[in-house]
Amino acid sequence: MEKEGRIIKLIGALYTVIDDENNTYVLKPLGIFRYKNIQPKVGDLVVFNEDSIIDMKTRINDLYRPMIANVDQVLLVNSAKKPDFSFLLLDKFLTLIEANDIKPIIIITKIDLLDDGEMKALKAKINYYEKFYSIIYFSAKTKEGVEDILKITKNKVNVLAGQTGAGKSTLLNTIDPSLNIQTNEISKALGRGKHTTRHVELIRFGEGFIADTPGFSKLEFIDYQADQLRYYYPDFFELSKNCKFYECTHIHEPGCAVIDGYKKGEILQERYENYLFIYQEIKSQKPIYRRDDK
Ligand SMILES: Nc1nc2c(ncn2[C@@H]2O[C@H](COP(=O)(O)OP(=O)(O)OP(=O)(O)O)[C@@H](O)[C@H]2O)c(=O)[nH]1
Ligand SMILES: [Mg+2]
Ligand SMILES: [Zn+2]
Repeated sequence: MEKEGRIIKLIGALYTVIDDENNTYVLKPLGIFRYKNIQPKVGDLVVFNEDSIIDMKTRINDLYRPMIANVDQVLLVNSAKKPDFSFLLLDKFLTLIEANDIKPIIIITKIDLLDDGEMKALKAKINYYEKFYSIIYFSAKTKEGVEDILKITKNKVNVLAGQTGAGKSTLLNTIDPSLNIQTNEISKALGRGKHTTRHVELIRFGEGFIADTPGFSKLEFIDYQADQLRYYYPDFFELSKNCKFYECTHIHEPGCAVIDGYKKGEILQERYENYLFIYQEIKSQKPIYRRDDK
């Protein structure tokens, strides 16, 4: 018997694989994988028999953190309050997702905590991103955004990302209460640390899959160099065609159309300033070498 399925969980050396009919199997990889130095991971599409994974399909992409392959899109969760909304964090996450060649969906959670004036002010700025990304406003209290999230995640492999406490696990529980994922409130009651979500697992979510990920408060830019940062700002592309220098980094060059655009207000002020900030941050960062994260 040979079947095809997707890896949804990895614990120790045991893989859980799910097939099209939602049957799950706990399997080991064949020795051949070690020999070839390939480590199947969550998200991989595999061929398996009664007790082993025997082959693996080529990945469309491959994330290092979280350790997951074949991701269609990342739901980037940002709280409107508690913790306060941060454009810097939003832009950092967006560039990391872009650098991994994955489509980001921006989700603004906890909108029930904003009054009308605050909501209007936030939307006025967030609207800037609408040209390039889908944006969904969500509240676990009022259930606003539930339908939009179900629609956008359908038939896709989705990954949740966003700082700790942003409300990722709460979002999943709100949409599918049977998931019953542990959230921050519960972990505080148990006296656990700050991070609530620990291991990576794909779960059935509507018609698709979703992975809740451990929130990370500090982002590491191990995936790209500072002078690549400009490729992960889609709003710079059109303008940059008019930069005087072909290899313009949009930092200090004369005749830079992006700096011009920023000065004229065509680029959201925070967005360009975050670009400078992230650029400097990567430049000053000591090199970090990749380890196999197990
Ligand atoms: N008012 C309000 N509170 C929310 C909402 N969503 C989440 N919260 C609260 O925010 C806190 C953090 O939520 P979690 O879902 O645990 O956050 P998380 O992103 O999963 O955090 P990590 O697992 O640590 O990464 C909890 O106290 C939730 O009750 C919301 O829409 N409105
Ligand atoms: Mg969580
Ligand atoms: Zn330029």
